[in-house]
Amino acid sequence: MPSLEALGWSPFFEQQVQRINEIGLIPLRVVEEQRGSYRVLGEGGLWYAEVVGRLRHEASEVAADLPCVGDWVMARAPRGNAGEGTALIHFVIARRTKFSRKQAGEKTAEQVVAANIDTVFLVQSLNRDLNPRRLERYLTLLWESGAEPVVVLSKADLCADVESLMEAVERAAMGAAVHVTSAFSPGGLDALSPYLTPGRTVALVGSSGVGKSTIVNRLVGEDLMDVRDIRADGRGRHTTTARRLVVLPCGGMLLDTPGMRTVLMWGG
Ligand SMILES: Nc1nc2c(ncn2[C@@H]2O[C@H](COP(=O)(O)OP(=O)(O)O)[C@@H](O)[C@H]2O)c(=O)[nH]1
Ligand SMILES: [Mg+2]
Repeated sequence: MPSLEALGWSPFFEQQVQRINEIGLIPLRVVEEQRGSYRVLGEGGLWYAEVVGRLRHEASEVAADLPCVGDWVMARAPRGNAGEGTALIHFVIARRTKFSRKQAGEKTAEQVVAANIDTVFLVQSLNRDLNPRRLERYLTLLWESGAEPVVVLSKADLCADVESLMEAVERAAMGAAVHVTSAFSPGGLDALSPYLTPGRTVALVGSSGVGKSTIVNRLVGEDLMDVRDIRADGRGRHTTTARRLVVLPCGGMLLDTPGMRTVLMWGG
């Protein structure tokens, strides 16, 4: 089982916990969220989790107060073996960084899509129209989250002239690091390793079809995420999966979520 630090626990969260005076609650990280049902991971193991009535009631006013993937929560773990029973989430520990979007419906309420992300990989495919203006706009939005944006240019194996594209991209990147990658070439993802050290959390954003899930699968070493062929009309098919934070063999954590794309749409 990973240590809390390996899951991203830090003094920022520790300080808040000292003010929570409830016996028997332990810190756990939300690694999966699907329509109000959660999976939480901690030193004791992995459990399904639910939000206690009081928190659910409080969050009925402000949806952003409900836990989301990446959150640290204080929860009561079930007795017995890890994996058995359901943990109860009592508190959401304040977020260090967050990605928000407008909630569906008429209200323009904030919905937090992911929390406590250290780095965000803005994935753009080298074989499709790379638009530096759009990249610049996305980066501006991403800086607001508190996470460090990094531009990941994917599918280098399909691009004949990386050099000239790089120039335009680096000009638009406003100081953010830019990496050229290929999931299909040996060592093609090596540039990403420095961001994926134990305790660090990285989220992938970018249009459907740019290769986000393929990156996760390559780094995990197995086909965890659904990879879909791009449709004839050039648009990637949407695969609706739960928002899921994956712990990589190298120690870092990676979040690939369909919802992250709408984060970019909010300001745009
Ligand atoms: N040639 C090439 N194809 C890739 C690469 N990465 C992903 N793909 C392909 O691009 C398509 C979309 O990939 P996927 O990971 O589902 O994209 P996502 O929608 O961003 O998660 C799939 O057919 C992948 O096999 C790459 O580095 N090189
Ligand atoms: Mg995908």
